[in-house]
Amino acid sequence: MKKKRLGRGVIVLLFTFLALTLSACGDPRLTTFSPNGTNAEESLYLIKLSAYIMFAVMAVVFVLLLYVIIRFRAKSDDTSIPKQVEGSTLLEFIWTAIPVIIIIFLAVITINMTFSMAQDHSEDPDAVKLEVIAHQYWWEFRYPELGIVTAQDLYIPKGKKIAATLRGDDVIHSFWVPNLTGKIDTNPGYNRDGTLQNVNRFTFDSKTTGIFLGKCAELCGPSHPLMEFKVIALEPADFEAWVAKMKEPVQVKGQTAVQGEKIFQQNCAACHAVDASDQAKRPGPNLANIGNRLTIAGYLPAETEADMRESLVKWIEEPNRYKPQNEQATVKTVVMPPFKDKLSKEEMNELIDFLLEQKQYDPANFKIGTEVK
Ligand code: HEC
Ligand SMILES: [Cu+2]
Repeated sequence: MKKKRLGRGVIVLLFTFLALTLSACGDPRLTTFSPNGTNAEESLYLIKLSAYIMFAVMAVVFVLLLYVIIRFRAKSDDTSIPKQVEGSTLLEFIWTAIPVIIIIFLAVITINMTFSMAQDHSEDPDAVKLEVIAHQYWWEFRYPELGIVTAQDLYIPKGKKIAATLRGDDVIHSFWVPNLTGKIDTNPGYNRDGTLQNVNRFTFDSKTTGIFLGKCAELCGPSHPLMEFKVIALEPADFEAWVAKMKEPVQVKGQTAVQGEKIFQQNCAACHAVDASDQAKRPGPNLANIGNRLTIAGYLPAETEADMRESLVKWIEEPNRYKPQNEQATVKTVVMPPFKDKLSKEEMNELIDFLLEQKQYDPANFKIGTEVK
């Protein structure tokens, strides 16, 4: 009696532990279970289809198992050896054929959908062309047909195909926006003739407007988990407005900001542009619209102006503290230097006033992960 109760207690404990740990799993902003794009819908369909088939197989197996356990259990007075069965061609045929049929069925559907996700829309005049370049530990987005370069926040029009080519600048990264599309690797490397090697292509879309969280999904160094980005899906007309606004240079107004611009030119402009039409291959992210970024450096809070200011100061003073780099030399050679001892408090404030004036387009009061009507 005592033994039994203990056993049950252990099981209850185990399940409580599992329920508690698993309930902490899963960020609602990073889930494949609420798809907003075609690719994500297809992935969820495949997940559900294979899960349902698995449950059906399990149900059949468990029913048969229970039936056999009960129907053929040994009676206490029966010591005889049961009838020995060695091989049954019919049974073996059935339990080989059924899984083969299931696997062929799943394979046909999976391969079909995988190829549909890999469709190349680079020649489609209706598709928005996008170049994704992944760096340790940030994302660069170039729109070759629109002449715009951005970083970290990726703006797209709702309902349109986004024809993307993807590559890595240093090591392999992986582009992943769970609400919109499955993962795709961004590979580095050049051919002997200097052309890019292993560039991946794929197409995705968002069926709704909203802000979706993206992640690097390939371990790429110590700051890999901080390599986040956002996709901001706007109504097509708003996207047009974004394009036009991003191309307009910002007129710096405040007196301190004008001072800050000089500091920026001296210390930062070699690596960063503040103009979204800057096509130069600079080592740092394009800082156009930085005053409206949803986060700083991909993850530091920027919800209010005070948050934004605090995050910018922290980042500019000690970038290495907020995104640790590899200690050994890697392919990546350019990292942002700390400015803690290089700029006075006053200079830092002026610099930040300048950065905060870089506001080309405000994605309004969007919240990450919410659908915006
Ligand atoms: C040697 C090149 C270099 C210099 C000089 C440099 N940066 Fe950076 N900066 C980078 C790189 C590289 C990153 C991306 C780091 C990452 O996210 O891993 C970055 C990131 C940033 C970010 C975050 C961008 C985002 O999209 O959220 C800000 C803001 C920034 N730098 C501001 C500055 C300012 C201001 C200065 C001058 C005081 C400066 N940087 C000087 C290379 C540089
Ligand atoms: Cu990465």
